[in-house]
Amino acid sequence: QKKTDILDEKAINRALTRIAHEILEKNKGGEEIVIVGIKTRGVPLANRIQEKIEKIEGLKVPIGELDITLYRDDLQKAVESNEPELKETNIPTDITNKKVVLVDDVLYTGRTVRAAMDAVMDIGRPSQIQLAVLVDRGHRELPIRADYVGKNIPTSEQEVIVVQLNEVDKEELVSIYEN
Ligand code: 3GP
Ligand code: 5GP
Ligand code: MG
Repeated sequence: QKKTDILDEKAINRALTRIAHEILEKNKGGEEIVIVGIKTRGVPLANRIQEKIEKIEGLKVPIGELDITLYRDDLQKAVESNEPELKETNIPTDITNKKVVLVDDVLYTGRTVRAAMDAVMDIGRPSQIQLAVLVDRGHRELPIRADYVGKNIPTSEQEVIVVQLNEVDKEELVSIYEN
């Protein structure tokens, strides 16, 4: 059941505007950047960051997407004990010597990002991989961190962050639920 709303439409928009500026600042512009959204909700977030960079810098950075799904050999098992695996890659640009910015909605154990980095390395040799997330909820199980964070939300293992985006959910809200 729902506990608290954390980000409303305006707060989400402001966070993404800030992240777009941070990406441009860290990379001294957008010339070398390729943005890659992780399905499902990382994709609309990646599109929004691309639009913001275009507004700020007048530059349309290339965009791609990865579909990384939790591989479940036994649906009864706890989610955390299963490994995320790559289902589909769609990056219609050469990423060699580019700076790839992965975009996801929530960062939790880090296993999805690890699988995403594997997938990116498989298709090219980027000069760097960076990570942008709307929410970092903690509980990492791998040495992975985000370069750009919309909001850090310390959670318990029992809590879930629900991310709703207009493009997917016809609603724009981030909230915490307790199972
Ligand atoms: P997303 O594809 O937009 O990221 O994993 C399917 C969906 O379930 C995800 O949508 C995510 O929002 C939601 N979800 C909520 N809690 C979890 C969780 O602990 N692990 C994963 N993998 N997904 C979760
Ligand atoms: P990780 O692999 O880091 O454990 O989890 C990251 C992926 O799982 C992200 O794509 C994210 O959507 C999803 N995820 C993990 N925890 C949550 C959560 O609390 N809320 C939502 N919405 N997604 C989550
Ligand atoms: Mg996600």
